[in-house]
Amino acid sequence: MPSSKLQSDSSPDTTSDNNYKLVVLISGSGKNLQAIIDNIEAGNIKASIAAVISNRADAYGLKRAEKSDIEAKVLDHTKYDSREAFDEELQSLIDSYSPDLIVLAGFMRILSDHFVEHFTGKMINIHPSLLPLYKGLHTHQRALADKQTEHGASVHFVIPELDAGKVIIQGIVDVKEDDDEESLANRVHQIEHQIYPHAVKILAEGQLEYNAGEVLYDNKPMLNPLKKQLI
Ligand code: NHR
Ligand code: GAR
Repeated sequence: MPSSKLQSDSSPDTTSDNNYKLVVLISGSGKNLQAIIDNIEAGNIKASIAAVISNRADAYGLKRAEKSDIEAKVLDHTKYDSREAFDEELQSLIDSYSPDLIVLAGFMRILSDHFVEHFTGKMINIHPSLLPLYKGLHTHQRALADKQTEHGASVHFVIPELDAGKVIIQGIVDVKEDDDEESLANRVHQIEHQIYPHAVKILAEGQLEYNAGEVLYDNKPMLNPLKKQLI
């Protein structure tokens, strides 16, 4: 047998158990996408990314995808007459990959009810607040204005109501006396890059499941989100 064959047989198999398929939606820098890519490449998440889709052509996350040989697609929402028309096209594109999970990673377009219902239990989002606090935009600014002592990020299942789906895991950071929006956001980003890969990992392994409107963790109803503190 040629030695090259021997070598490939003895190298770790990184494909056969990575058949849990992700599609990642982004609008911007894609640091959460990168954290997920890094965890897949390290063998920590047993999944593969079928495609990264951005609604903005200038999203840096598209370059991250290309660097890792992941299909990168742009669907520019400004080229569609309505939200529904954009969502329909996005739905067909996602369906063409038959993903197990759709990961919103800094995706900044609100999705229509019909779209969300089509992917019930198969779509997750990371939101930069300790939900149910601060749904919507400008979360760091609002947490500071309210003089919160803790802030963070939440990974949740996506339902039609904005940022209201069941929370899987929260990452908590202390708010410091001298924090401004930027310093606080930086710390929240650090914890995001830990909790989002973890959520994807336990979904890919089947430890976390969405079943008929209920979230199961180790086959039991999940009563409270998992929690992680930034250290
Ligand atoms: N769609 C539904 N139906 N449900 C959710 O929970 C969703 C969603 C789409 C995106 C992410 C989200 C967040 O984490 C998300 C959750 C964008 C906006 C927004 O107001 C709000 C929430 C989120 C993402 N977007 C403006 C819009 O008109 C555009 C803002 C911009 O382009 O900068 O869509 O907070
Ligand atoms: C993340 O902080 C994420 O929580 C937030 O956008 C950032 C995306 O960064 N999401 C939202 O605000 C959704 N409304 P990234 O592109 O570097 O992952």
